[in-house]
Amino acid sequence: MTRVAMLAGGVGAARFLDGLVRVVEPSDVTAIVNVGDDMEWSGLHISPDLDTVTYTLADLVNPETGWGLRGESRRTLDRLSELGGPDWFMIGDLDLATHLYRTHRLSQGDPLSAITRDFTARLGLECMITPVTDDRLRTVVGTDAGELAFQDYFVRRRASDPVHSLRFDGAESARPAPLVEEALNAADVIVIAPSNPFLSIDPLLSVPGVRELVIANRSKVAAVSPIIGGEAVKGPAADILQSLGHDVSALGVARLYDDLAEVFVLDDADAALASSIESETDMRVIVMPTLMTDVEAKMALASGTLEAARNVP
Ligand code: FO1
Repeated sequence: MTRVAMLAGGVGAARFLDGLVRVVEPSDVTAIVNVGDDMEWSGLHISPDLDTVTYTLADLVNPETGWGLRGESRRTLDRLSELGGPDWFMIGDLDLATHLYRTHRLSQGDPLSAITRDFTARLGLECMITPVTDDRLRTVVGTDAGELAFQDYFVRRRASDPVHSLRFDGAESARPAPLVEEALNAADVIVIAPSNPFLSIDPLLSVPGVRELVIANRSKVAAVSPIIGGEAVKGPAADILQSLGHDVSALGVARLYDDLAEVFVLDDADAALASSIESETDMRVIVMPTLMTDVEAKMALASGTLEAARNVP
């Protein structure tokens, strides 16, 4: 039995989890998911990363985008646009039901974590998926155009603004959701997903107590690099490394994770960086293929990561 807790963002984390639940008992897995990307849309509460992880594990996700539901249409969105409503954020007709369900239950006073538990159980998932907090937490992106709400920066403006700063509104008073502390303490392995360190992992660590618990459990933490060959597999991680003055490479990411993780998983393409990472940080480096192109690749990455994290020298 291997209990695994994962610090998770959206698409990269969802793909890793899809492999993970095929190599360990799904009921031994807890995904602690970022909610800094959450937003209000036409009066509805949207939790993109929770939904991306859930839809992926339920085999419902749109494979072309990595988010949203397979086979949904944009008829409602097009109608909303005709009425003069917002149409820059693609809410599909089937996805809309999730937001109606979640928003209604939030309005009745149910916590996001309980709603997520019921929703994922309905979809037949055995692994635990929890928001990092039930409290309001919002990523705010500092750019030349001023401070932008996360989805304004990411979707509306296509992540094209250089990022000067990031803050997580609400973090100071947020409390970890009920399962979070227990999952981190009980885990045999904690995985930092191949997600954006600034936009996905930092908001999780900004919730008081979470960073401290990860550090306290450092000997069982493995971080997977989201940067391969100096480029992000998806999204603006490389641009943000650059604009915030970090090395645009897996080494730049490794420096950020040194106090958190014992093991750093590096792609084959970056094997030449292994010795500098090992000499500059206190992490053990494991080199393996990290591109999650198919189910076999996801499973191999998940089992390789677990093995490395459990194999304390
Ligand atoms: N990403 C986009 O690039 N464009 C969209 O219109 C968009 C809509 C969307 C709707 C629901 C959802 O759950 C996710 C959606 N995403 C969209 C993805 C999402 O904004 C980002 O991938 C994450 O927030 C970053 O992890």
